[in-house]
Amino acid sequence: MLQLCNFINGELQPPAAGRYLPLLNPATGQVFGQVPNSDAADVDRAVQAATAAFPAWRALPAEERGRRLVRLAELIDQNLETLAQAESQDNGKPLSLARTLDIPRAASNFAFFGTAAQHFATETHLQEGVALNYTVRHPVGVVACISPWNLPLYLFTWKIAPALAAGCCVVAKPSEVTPYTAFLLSELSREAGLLAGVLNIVHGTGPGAGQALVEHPGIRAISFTGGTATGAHIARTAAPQFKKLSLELGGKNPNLIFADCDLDAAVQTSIRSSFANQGQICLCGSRIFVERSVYEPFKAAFLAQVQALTVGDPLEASTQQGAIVSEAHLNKILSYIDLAHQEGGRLLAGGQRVQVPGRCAEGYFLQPTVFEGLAPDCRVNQEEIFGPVVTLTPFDHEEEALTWANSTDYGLSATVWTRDLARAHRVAHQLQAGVVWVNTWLHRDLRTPFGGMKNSGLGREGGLEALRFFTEAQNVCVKL
Ligand code: TXE
Repeated sequence: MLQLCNFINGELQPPAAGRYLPLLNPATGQVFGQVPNSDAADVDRAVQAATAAFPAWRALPAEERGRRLVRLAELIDQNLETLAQAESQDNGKPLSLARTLDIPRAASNFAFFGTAAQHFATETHLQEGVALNYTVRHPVGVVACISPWNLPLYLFTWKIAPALAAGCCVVAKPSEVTPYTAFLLSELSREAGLLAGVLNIVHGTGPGAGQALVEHPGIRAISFTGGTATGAHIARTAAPQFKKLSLELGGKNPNLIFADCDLDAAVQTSIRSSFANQGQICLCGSRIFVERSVYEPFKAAFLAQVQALTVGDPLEASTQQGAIVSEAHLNKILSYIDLAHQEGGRLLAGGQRVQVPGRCAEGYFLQPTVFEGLAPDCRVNQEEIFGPVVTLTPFDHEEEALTWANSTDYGLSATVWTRDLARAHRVAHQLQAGVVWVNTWLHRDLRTPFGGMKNSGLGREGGLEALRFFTEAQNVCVKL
């Protein structure tokens, strides 16, 4: 039985109180290990280690810090297969997806920020003949990075890499549902030459280790990705201590299909934007609005491709849809499918659990599901389901599509399909979404600002935005 450890002060350590949580493979329903159920004592040890390591880490030239992060990227690449297998086993996602998306992106995160820190410059403000002001950006200190279960190593490293590059020391907590690859990262970070205490990884639940981390007075900034309710709770906890906050929360993203678009491309990409990672990506487009004149052709082509998606054992090369992350989450998604029926939706595809024969007989599989006939303001179209469930809705004109697209409390991402250049820009600028894709989806450039409007979050990650977040600006004014 696999037993994970915390990683504190450069050493793998069991939790102080000796308590553990089971680790479950959602594709088989079987327990395959245990993860520390850490408490405030473990968190405190980690914060102390990070605090002790901070002066030496921040004093290293950015180039030196970057070299180690780039080395860590190389080690992730070298261990790609082991990490991909662990990610698939822990999360239920197709192994092919972990190999091509999750793990390569984790390596890119370190490679990108390892070099980005060397390009990070600050401003000067010259008052001719009077004074010279220049800005210094100091690392904020010890920071917390808290990540969710859907893209485990990808999102974990997306926070840790810029924090370390900026000169901060980190106490990180991966989701208790999918901690395996974070554990494997512990060893790799040591091999990459990170000094002891620079990166600490504490495992445990949100209310346990997570809450202790957010409350700890030694933590100066918190970078969090997860549910909106959790984000609100963290903000309430952190505010009285004036901690910097970066919150990447939920989404209910619109996908607007205009009649003048390349319909084949729109259908093909909409399959991915609806169902990639079983729909468990905060950027998935779960509300598909289609201009009425192409509604029927879009629907027919879309449904044909949905029916052809293979749900099955994540280890099979032919599998496109793996398992849902947990039984609890599967039940939540099923409750939304029930709700969609109650709210008058017409089921066009899916809607049922899938029994995968063989070793996956006890796994949590669900058919990709499509509804139509639901009002834009019903709960199914307003609340984040975070699973393979999408709705189709026809619209008559641009204004209507925009009103519906912007009608939720969320504002993370949106996709627009059109060949009309003016419309693409016009619609993009009116969408209340932090990220807008035109004729593409999940096309990422790590230099761009990433994050949401409204209840989708606070602040932006990525590129210089992330380096600014993990640093504190100081103005120095010199009289001339
Ligand atoms: O997220 P949580 P969950 C959405 C999605 C999903 C819902 C709940 O709708 O159904 O959120 O998922 C830690 N102090 N997203 O329960 O609880 C927790 O341990 C400090 C959207 O997994 O927000 C984990 O490490 N930390 C999303 C992380 O927060 C706390 C991705 C996320 O857990 C804490 C995942 C606390 N009080 C879910 N409580 C996205 N936007 O990508 C929990 N945590």
